[in-house]
Amino acid sequence: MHDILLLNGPNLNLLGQRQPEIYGAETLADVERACTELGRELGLAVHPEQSNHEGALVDRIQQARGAEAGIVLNPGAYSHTSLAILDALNAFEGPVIEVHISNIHRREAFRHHSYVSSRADAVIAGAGTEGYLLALRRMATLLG
Ligand code: DHK
Repeated sequence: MHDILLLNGPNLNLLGQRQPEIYGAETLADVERACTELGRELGLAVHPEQSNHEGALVDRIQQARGAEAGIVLNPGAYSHTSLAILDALNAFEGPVIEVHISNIHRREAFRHHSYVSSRADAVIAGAGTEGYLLALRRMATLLG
């Protein structure tokens, strides 16, 4: 079993309530449960975490060093602003997969650029919450 950090950033705790026409009807608990179950089938022990705070996300990414084999991350709005999260990911040795529930390229121009993408081994956007499951499948392939 590979340990995988599933990290969600700001406002993703409101999944299912927040703009469901963009982010869907599933709650974060639903997503985390589905990821944990699929992870088990794929040989991945998924550790879900969410924070609204940039520094807490940086701390958790640092804790993953030497402890978790890969990171699946939806940085939320910090995708578009956070050099600190990019730097933390650059200090992590394993694969990183970036997930956006919505297709950020079909939305406002300020969402088109993600700092995290320059570090990500794969980027999934616009697949809805299924994107997290696709990310885990790719993670399993990358980790062999
Ligand atoms: C989630 C957010 O909270 C936004 O700030 C991003 C991303 C898009 C998503 O699609 O999952 O711009």
